[in-house]
Parts: sequence; structure tokens; C-alpha cells
Amino acid sequence: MKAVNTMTRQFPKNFLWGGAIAANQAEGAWNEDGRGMAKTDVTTGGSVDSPRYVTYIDKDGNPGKAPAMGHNGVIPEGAHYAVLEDEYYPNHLGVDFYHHYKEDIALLAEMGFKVFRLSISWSRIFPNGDEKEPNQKGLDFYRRVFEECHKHGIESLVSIWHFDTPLYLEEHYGGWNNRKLIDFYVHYAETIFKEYRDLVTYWLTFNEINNTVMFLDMFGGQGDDKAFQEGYQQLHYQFVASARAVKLGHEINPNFQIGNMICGITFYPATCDPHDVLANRHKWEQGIYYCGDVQVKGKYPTFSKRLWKEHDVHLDITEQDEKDLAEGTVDMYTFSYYMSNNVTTHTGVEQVSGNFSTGAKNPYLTYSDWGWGLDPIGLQYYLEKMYDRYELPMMVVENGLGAFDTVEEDGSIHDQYRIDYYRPHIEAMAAAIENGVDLRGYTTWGCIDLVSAGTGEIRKRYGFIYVDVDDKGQGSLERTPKDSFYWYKKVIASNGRDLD
Ligand code: P53
Repeated sequence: MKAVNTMTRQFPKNFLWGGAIAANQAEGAWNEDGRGMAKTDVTTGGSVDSPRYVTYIDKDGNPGKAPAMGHNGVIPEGAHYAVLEDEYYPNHLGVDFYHHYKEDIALLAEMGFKVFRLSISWSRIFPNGDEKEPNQKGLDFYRRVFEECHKHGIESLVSIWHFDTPLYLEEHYGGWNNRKLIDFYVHYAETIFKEYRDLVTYWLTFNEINNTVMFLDMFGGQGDDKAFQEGYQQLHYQFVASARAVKLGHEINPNFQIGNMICGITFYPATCDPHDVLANRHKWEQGIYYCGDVQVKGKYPTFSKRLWKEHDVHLDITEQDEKDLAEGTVDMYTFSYYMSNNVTTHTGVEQVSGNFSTGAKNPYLTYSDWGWGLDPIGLQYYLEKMYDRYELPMMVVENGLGAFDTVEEDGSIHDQYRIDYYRPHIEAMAAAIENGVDLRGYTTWGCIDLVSAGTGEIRKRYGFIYVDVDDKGQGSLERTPKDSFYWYKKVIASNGRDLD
């Protein structure tokens, strides 16, 4: 059943159609022009059933690797992160956007993009993270990128942090466990706000900020109160950093639109057993509302006390922090959406087995090759639920299908499955708009193929644009539009009316 029929499907006149990438997954050029390292530079490739690893040299000089576990890879005491000779690190090359950005942006413009979401690599601007003066070459690169977008009439939507804290800060300060990170982040944000004041209007402070706690129970965090203590404390420092950046951004340019960014998974109770229904509500609180409430409402929600108590969490929160949170609320609520998950309190039910997807298998859904439950109605549900909660302008800043693509003899790529994925998701957005949601934009994930964050693969392809490179970095890096490229072009040209 269609969510809405074509005759009534309406997107606002200035709806921002586009796509999204992240620096560490696309740029490559990991050690060029003075860039410092991030954890992604010491993270190996993996797959749906073998994890990515963070590599290090231990205190006795021996090489080792630890599971990256959703970007939180912790290494043994006394070890230091290291690039090992016989390992391959897919983020070092990405899809070499650093050297292909002109060609790539021209292709996005050909599709009619109104907005391009990308992130700034913090360690390109501040290689260690604690410097006073920025790296000019880093600033120059993003200026060239934003100017190129402007030339094509494309707005830039910039993520300030996309899982890539400078490695030096991780190693020498303990990363986000340390309150000092707030000042380093705010200095970085202030630097780029001032630098790109007239080039960028739309900003996101922390990509998928809720991942830090939402995925904890999937990585053996259950029963490990220390992981929760650290996770919630790191989040608190990030909330304060985000709030202070929002406040500063508005002082630097009152026209800035600054959003939060939540990993938006729609959770359902697996059955109507009240235990499941209540567990589902609590999953929304812990995974989704906790971060959104702080960043939109400027204070911790009442259920925070329950969450902290459950894991014996005691937070370092100052009065000034509370003031900062209240004064730095976001202008828009943005989120990624890929899937829904079923929450169950029952044992013996069939479980899903994807990376980052959890819970009972939903018999009403089909699953991607990476085990993600494909559910466009879940997107409508999420939009309506969150708009009702916050009444803020919204953007879907990631949505897409990671899939295997086949290049035909003649070089074409027939990715009908990707078109079939997007169509009902766009219909779902239209339905939510019809029901009153103030949705301003849509940036599909990986408008150009890139390295998967979860698995480090390139063959988990997301793009409308194919990049000739494999999981070991072999290939010409040549760009080729897929069938979905021409389809999305039509979608944009018709402002979402023509989805055929
Ligand atoms: P990949 C987990 C669950 C949902 C979204 O993911 C997630 C993650 C973390 O991997 O991340 C976002 O590449 C993230 C992007 C990422 C994209 O979703 O694992 O913001 O960086 O690439 C898709 O298939």
C-alpha cells in the first residue's frame, strides 16, 4: 500500500534535496597537507560478520588489535595507536574526494542537488586538536569545496564532528572522557564558523551523538556499569560542547541554522505483551529521546535519573554546564534513518543478525544484505513522533541502501533495488509533511560510493555515483553515474512528484 498518492504528494517549494558524505569515509588524503590522524586512520577494514579493528603497539613494542566496536575501540594500558605495515586501512584512501571534489560536485550539480552534506575533518584544521592556530592548508581545502558548491548553486550542510576526534586528543587527553575536550571542540567550531561565515549556513554539531549510549548494550555493555558511566559522561561533555558551539555560532552569524544529529532508529515492541511495550518505551528514552531532549529542550529529561540509576552513573555536571545547555539549544532536529528494530523481553525469538541492528526479527519486513530491516513506514513514524515532541524544523540527513553493485560489460550499473528503496522512503516523507511535519530537507547517505563506517567496506555501496575502487583500494577511482543517478535527477527536478 502506498503511503500517499502522487496527486497529493507535495514537497515545500524550497525543499533541500541532496546527499551526504563524511570526511573520514570519502576524502582519503589522510596524511596530506598537514592533516593529523583520527581513530579511523588506525581502523582496519571488516565485513558484516568480522569486526573492524583498531591497531596499536603495546607497551612491550608488540603490535596488536582491538575491536573498534562502533567507534569506541579501547586499547590496552600503555599501548599507543599505530598504523601497522601488514594491515590495510580503507579510510586512508576513502574514494579520494580530496583530489576529486571538483568532478564530484559537478556530478552532484548535474543531479540538481540543492544541498550537499559533508563533514570537516577536525584534524585537518587542528592536526593534534589542542593547537591555538589552525592549519591554513586545511582551511583552504574546505574553502575551495564550499566555493565550488556555491558556483553550482548548492548549499553546504556541514557536520562539525563525524566520529573523527583527532587521535592526539584520544591518546594524550583520553578523548571525550576529559572535560578539556569541550574547549578544544569549541575553539575548532569557532574557527570554522568565522572562516566560513559567509559560505555556509547549515551546520550539525555532532553526527549520531546518541550512538555512544544507544549501542552500548549491543557490545557486551550489559552489566558493565563502567562502560555506561563513561558513555554518559562523554555524552555530557559533548552536549555542553554542542550547546556552547550553537550559542557562539549564532553570535558569529545570526542566520546560521544549527542542528543536532541523531541516529534515528524506529523501535517497535515485538509483541503486545506489556513488558515488551514498556521495554520499547524505555529503549526510545535511552536511545533516542535522551540526546534529543537535552539538545532541543536544553535540559535533561526526567527519565535521565532512571537511566543513571540503572547503571550507577554519577555525572560531573556543573551549574555553568546547565546554563550552557539551556542557552545553546538547536534550531533544527536532524537525524539519519536506515531501519527499524524490534524490542523484545522474550527469549527464544528469532534475532536479527546485522551489524548495528538488534532485537527480534520483524516478519513484516525484508532485510538488506547487511541485516538492516527495511522499513519506510518507520521513517514516517519517526518524523511524526519527533515533530510532535519538539515542533522544530526537521531534516532527514542520511537515508540509503548499502548494497552490492554489478558493473555491466558496457560499464553501466543497473541499481533498480536502490531506486526501489528510495521511492517509498520519499513517499513516507511526503506523507509526514501532509500530516503537518515541517520537513526542510533530505540528504541521502553516500550520494557517491564511500567507505562504510560500520564495516569498512566499499562494496557496501550507497552511491548514485559508482567509484571504481575495491575493499583493498584497487581501482581507477573513475566515477560513473548509476541508473539511480538519472532517477534521482528526475525526482529533484519534479520536486518529489515524479518517482517512477
Ligand atoms: P554504514 C550504525 C547504525 C546506523 C547508522 O552506515 C550508522 C551506524 C554506524 O556505522 O552510521 C551512520 O557505513 C553514519 C555514517 C555511516 C552510515 O550511517 O555502517 O552516520 O557515517 O556510513 C551508514 O553502512
